[in-house]
Amino acid sequence: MIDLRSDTVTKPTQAMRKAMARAEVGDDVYGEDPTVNRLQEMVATMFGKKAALFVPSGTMANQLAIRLHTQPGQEVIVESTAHIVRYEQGAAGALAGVQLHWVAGNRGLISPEQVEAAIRPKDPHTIQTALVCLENTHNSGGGTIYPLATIERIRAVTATHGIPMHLDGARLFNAIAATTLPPASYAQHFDTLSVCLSKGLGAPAGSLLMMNDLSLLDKAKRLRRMYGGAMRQSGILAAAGIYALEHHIGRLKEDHDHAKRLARRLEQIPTVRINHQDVDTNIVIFDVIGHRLSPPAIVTALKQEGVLINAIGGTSFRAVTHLDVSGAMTDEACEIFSRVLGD
Ligand code: TLP
Repeated sequence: MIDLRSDTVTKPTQAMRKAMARAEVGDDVYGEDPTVNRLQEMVATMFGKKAALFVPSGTMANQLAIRLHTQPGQEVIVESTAHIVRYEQGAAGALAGVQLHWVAGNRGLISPEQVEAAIRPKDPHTIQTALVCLENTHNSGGGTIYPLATIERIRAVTATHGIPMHLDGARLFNAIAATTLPPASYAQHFDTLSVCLSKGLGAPAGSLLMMNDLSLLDKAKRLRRMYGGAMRQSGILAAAGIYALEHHIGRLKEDHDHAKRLARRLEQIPTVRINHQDVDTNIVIFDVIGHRLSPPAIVTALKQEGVLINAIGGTSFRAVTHLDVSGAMTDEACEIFSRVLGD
């Protein structure tokens, strides 16, 4: 089976499992897990931030950030198809008591002008804007990379209003691999940012929430505990993360090449709507229009032929390349797409 549903489906390699088995561990709630501490220091240094906190998931990292920067009854500006809006079960409202102010983006990206227009005036009637969240790469936008210049201009807008910024960097390593920009060049513009080890990097679990302000770190540790994310001998997981950072960043470009190859092939199928130039990284989002099968039936037909993808609403589908998809598997997936969707 060629599993293109997500880059979260990867399984730890033998070498990663060996690193996990060898990990020195301790109780991380006491701050005594040497492998977790090493991972946190490694990631903070890589992104030029003072601190990084290991958390179980990307969702928890985002939700801690929202809670850290806001008070109940305030508002967070976010793109309308962001993971925070679409896939976090309403956590910003349920856990932080904030309202999300959606701004419709172009392939997931919003402009400095849109951010400026969305910031609420400071009058006594109006809800107050507490935070702006961006997502890089943008999942629902199709793995879109935020141009650094756009981020800089958004930061200039929020700075004049004294509003902090958080980056959902679940796939920031894909943006870094594609652009070859230093990690800190993105990180410097955000008060907090998250990165995930369990997406393209192929670790089984874990994300890091980074910040410069050490009072935020203290608060984040308490909130992590409140949200049930304080783990004990989590060095076993951190070891997988360290291994992934040391061995799996360089290869992300292969995933991007495979995604581009899939997109070029899909572009040739008459029922498929996609522009291969819109594929920046490892996510391929496309529409199937006028096919005799319904979206769920298309997913089933592809599965019967050996390819798994996700239907993501309406006529849209998502295919994601990753560590466990080779060039040969990409070619085979192309054949299967042509056969089933061209039918
Ligand atoms: N995304 C998953 C699903 O939840 C949709 C996927 O298969 O792509 N931010 C972004 C941009 C993400 O894409 C994801 C996961 C997360 C945060 C959350 O990460 P986890 O699953 O670790 O909570």
